[in-house]
Amino acid sequence: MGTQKVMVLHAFVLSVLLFRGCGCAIQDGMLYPRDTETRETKDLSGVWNFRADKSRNRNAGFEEQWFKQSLFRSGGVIDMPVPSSYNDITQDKSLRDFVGWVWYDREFYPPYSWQNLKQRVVLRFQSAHYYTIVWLNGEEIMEHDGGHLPFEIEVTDNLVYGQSNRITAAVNNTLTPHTLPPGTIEYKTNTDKYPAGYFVQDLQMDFFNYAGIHRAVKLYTTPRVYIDDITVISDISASTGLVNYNIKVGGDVDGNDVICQVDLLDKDGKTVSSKKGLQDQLSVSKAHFWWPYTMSNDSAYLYTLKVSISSGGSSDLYRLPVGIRTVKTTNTQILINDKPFYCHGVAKHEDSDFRGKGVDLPLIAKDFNLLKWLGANCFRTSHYPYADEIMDMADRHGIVVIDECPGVGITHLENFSNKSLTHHLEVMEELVRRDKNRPSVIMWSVANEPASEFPQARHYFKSVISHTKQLDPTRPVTFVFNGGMDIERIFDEATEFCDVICLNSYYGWYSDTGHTEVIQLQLEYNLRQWFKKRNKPIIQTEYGAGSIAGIHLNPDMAFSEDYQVEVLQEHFKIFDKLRKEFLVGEMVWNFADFMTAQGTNRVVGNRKGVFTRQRQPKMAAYILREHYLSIINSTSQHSRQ
Ligand code: GCB
Repeated sequence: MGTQKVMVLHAFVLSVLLFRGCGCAIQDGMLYPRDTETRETKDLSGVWNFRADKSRNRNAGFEEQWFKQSLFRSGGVIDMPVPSSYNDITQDKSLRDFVGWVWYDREFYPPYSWQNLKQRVVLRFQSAHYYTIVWLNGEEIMEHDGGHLPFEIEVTDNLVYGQSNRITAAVNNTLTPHTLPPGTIEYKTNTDKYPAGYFVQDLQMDFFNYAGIHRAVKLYTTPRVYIDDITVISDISASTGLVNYNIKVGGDVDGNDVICQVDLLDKDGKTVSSKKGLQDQLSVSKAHFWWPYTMSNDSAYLYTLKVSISSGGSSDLYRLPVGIRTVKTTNTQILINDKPFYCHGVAKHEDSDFRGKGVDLPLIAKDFNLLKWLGANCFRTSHYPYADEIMDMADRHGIVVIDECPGVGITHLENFSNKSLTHHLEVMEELVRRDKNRPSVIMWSVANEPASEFPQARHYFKSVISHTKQLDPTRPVTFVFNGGMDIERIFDEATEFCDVICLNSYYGWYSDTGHTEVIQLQLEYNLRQWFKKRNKPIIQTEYGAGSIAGIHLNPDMAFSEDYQVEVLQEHFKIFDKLRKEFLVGEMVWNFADFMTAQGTNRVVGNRKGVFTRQRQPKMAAYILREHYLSIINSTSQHSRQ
């Protein structure tokens, strides 16, 4: 889209400013950028120049064409780490709460070694929140609609060698009724109470709308004829592992001219199976199957799929980690490798102090160590796709993932419009494309707590779920239901399309606050009613209570650590009972305290974590650990078949 059009469109008010009808075109492939013998990556993470466009219409950047020259030439800039959220980096409250366009730029020198006709160079953003436009050397090259998934474009012909090149990115965090998550801009027009032009962003989700370039920005090379995509579907037959693969080749090539060699390597690098051709099945006798974490061993065995192609004088090579496992469901079970699997884990968020949602490897490593310490074997990516680095660790450590898209807060009628639906389908395409080969992902969640009682929800979720199943016929699909209400009064148009019923409820917290004595009764009744209604396996995807670390009260009261412990323990008793029937998982809300918008029922964020935001355990973490260890110890003796 030309700059002229951008400027005209950008002259409208903020809520119209986004969504220029172009959005994200679903591209093929987009394999994670990896260094191989034929590919090179250059990480552009670091300190970028940054400015928020605080002009009244948030449009100065487009009107004055800030992308045409280095950002510092059009005004003041500050240092901004990439990746990070910009919100918590400075002492400026107006930047923390900023709504609108922020601008980033940085310079780089492409290596001379890339300057040959045999290579293509791709620029990739691992994610930026929410809407992003990117320029290279002043020329607009791509835009992307959505906050948690990668986008990229080939820049081979845009790079200039022997001098510095400049990437400029404008990122807008505005949420509208058609974004995922949705939100609204509220204009406060009463000039007795608010200054002229005053507006606020209203959120429909319970977490802070962190924004900025959240994940790495990378350049990577591929040969001109390249491996564009790999799809792997594994299967098992007795002790034999089967790996069905399908390779897409990109570039100027006739498929028949491509020679393809595919090898499956074990952990020692030994080839255990090989084939030629773009599509086939590899077979490994006495295979090591991928199995979730059980405390005692390193069960999450990963093979490496080594794909080599050549065509004419060009060749490419890519290595993909592969786990051999299957996922199936019955009406009372989730089966991994045909064995019953019980999820005992957590729902999470990605945020932490200072960086907001910026990828932070020490934090990721710490969180996985805490998950293992807890004895957890799964998490849900509530309520948006997590960074590749997190998903890689889940694959490696055997932590099972319910992979959730950012469909949280779909609660207003407008959020069910065709425009929203179209975007939701695209987001699922992007998510499945990114995570389809991950053994840790056992289920897709297309939403969290939507207003599925609306008649419109039926068509909407039927479409999103069936689209997701078409994209990936191998995994169950669900959405997470706000299931704490009286079941007789629930109007639900959509859970019938789910393979597994995922329920959130907060007995003893949002209802009957302070009354832990009613939890067992209400929880068991609710879960049994749902099983009767849907005859499908059930996961309790959220339950819990808030506590401020360090507050102890005896007798306990809401917000003390003691009360949180009691709420959890009452739930455990029913989970232990129903695990022998149809309950296939329990996930406490939440792994750690997390930031939310300000509000009178949030004490500097949501305090339902069993860890603090600094990752120190509350009392609840110890009793959750005890509970999970007892499940692990009893599972070996306990058969649900
Ligand atoms: C929920 C939501 C989650 C909230 C949580 C709470 O049901 O799914 O996003 O943070 O409740 O603590 O209220």
